[in-house]
Amino acid sequence: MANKDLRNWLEDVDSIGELQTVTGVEHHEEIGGLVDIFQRKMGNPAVMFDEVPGFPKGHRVIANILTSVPRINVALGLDPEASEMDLIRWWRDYMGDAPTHAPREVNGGPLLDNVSEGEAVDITTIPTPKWHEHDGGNFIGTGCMVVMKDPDTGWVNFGCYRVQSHEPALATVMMSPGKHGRLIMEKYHRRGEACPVAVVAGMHPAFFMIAGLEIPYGKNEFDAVGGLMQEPIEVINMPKTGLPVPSGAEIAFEGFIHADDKVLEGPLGEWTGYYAGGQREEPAIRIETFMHRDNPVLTGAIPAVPPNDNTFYLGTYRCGAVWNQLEAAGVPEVKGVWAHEAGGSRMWLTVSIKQMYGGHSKQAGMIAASCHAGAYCNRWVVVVDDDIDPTNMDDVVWAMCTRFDPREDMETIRGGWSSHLDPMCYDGDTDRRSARVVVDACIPFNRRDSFPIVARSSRELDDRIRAKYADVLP
Ligand SMILES: Cc1cc2nc3c(=O)[nH]c(=O)nc-3n(C[C@H](O)[C@H](O)[C@H](O)COP(=O)(O)O)c2cc1C
Ligand SMILES: [Mn+2]
Repeated sequence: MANKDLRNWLEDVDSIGELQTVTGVEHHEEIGGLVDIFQRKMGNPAVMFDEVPGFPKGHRVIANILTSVPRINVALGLDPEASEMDLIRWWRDYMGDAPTHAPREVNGGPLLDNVSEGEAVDITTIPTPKWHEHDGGNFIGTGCMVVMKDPDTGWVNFGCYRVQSHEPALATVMMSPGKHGRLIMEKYHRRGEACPVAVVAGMHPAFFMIAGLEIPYGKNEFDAVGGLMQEPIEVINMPKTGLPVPSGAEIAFEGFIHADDKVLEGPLGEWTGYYAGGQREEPAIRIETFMHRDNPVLTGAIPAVPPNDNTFYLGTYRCGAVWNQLEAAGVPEVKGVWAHEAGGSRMWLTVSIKQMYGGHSKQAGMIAASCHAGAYCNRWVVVVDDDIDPTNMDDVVWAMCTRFDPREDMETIRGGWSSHLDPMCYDGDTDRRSARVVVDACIPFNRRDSFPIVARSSRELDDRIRAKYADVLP
């Protein structure tokens, strides 16, 4: 049986009332402008654009894909009703055993509905939005996967790297230093060879999620998606490069990146929510084969002021990862980890613990701010007691206001791991480190028995009142 594809996800999402279709929206300004408004609040529906002026009916764009917990749940095969904390626990378990399934070559499937080669290639037949007013062009690859193969080991990697569409058979790809795709490309170029590349620009969101996560170097991301979907991924080997793409994908193209073949790429709004500004030269993909399903759907996931489609789903994953790493570092009784959406999933972490000894809370905070999953681009770590719900900012701010002694409970860590995408890094060109704060908002351990009692009903009284007065309660 074929794997679940984007259309299955769309049906499931539609059945829980989380899909809205809009027709007649123009792609140079209005699609992006509309998505920007949908994206400002998490929980708004996904938006499908059809009948885009200038394109055939049925050539569609889906955006605002993973900006609600139920839609992330559906993508991962969970109960749509699962809570955010359920989702965090699920990621924790998934990362605990990191299941894999090797892909299966089927070399057939609906992606082959329309195949063009050479002169006939024209990626501009796909409605490709200019997502923000300040973007330098139209980006066909945002919610995408860029597939490459290591020439030494045969390891297949894919990552979500933005891809700008320039001409019918020309695109550029922006891969930051150190990203796996860039490392692989550099290997080909050092050998004096062109780098084969395949881009998938419409597919089931599980692929997009894995594409955007830092899966370890050397691990095949198709295996990882297979582990997520609990079955082998069915793939097509692209005709010129042999690179695998999901057989149920909507849109794919392949080609080669030649050393020093670069084209000016306009900036796309960055995940931190500001614009990089200026144009950069990025590697050019000379496209040789282009294929798409009948009535193809482009998947868009655009960076903007967080929370957004680029950051929201990363939050629950990061919470699971930080939670695992705190435990691996020997911190006991971690009760929850929360990456607040407005911090773009990285800049704000709340950790809740059941305090066991003096120094426990500070230890948890310092490690959360420095472990692999928590360190990059962090700014705030707040540690709270286990009676505080870390996902509830009212609770967290209240703890910060009433259990925190600025003389004792605040540590500044200087020179942390960051990026030029962090507007407060020391220097975007020469020193990409940044400083961060650890706030211990737990009740002081040595006052735990004498600290004022919280003015809220006990669980027992709550339960009794709820049972008796269910009909009058709000
Ligand atoms: C919507 C979205 C857009 C992204 N855009 C880029 C990008 O343009 N360039 C880049 O290097 N990383 C980008 N990333 C981050 C990478 O996808 C992420 O670091 C991923 O782990 C890269 O794959 P790799 O670990 O196999 O290199 C983006 C992530 C998302 C979710
Ligand atoms: Mn990778």
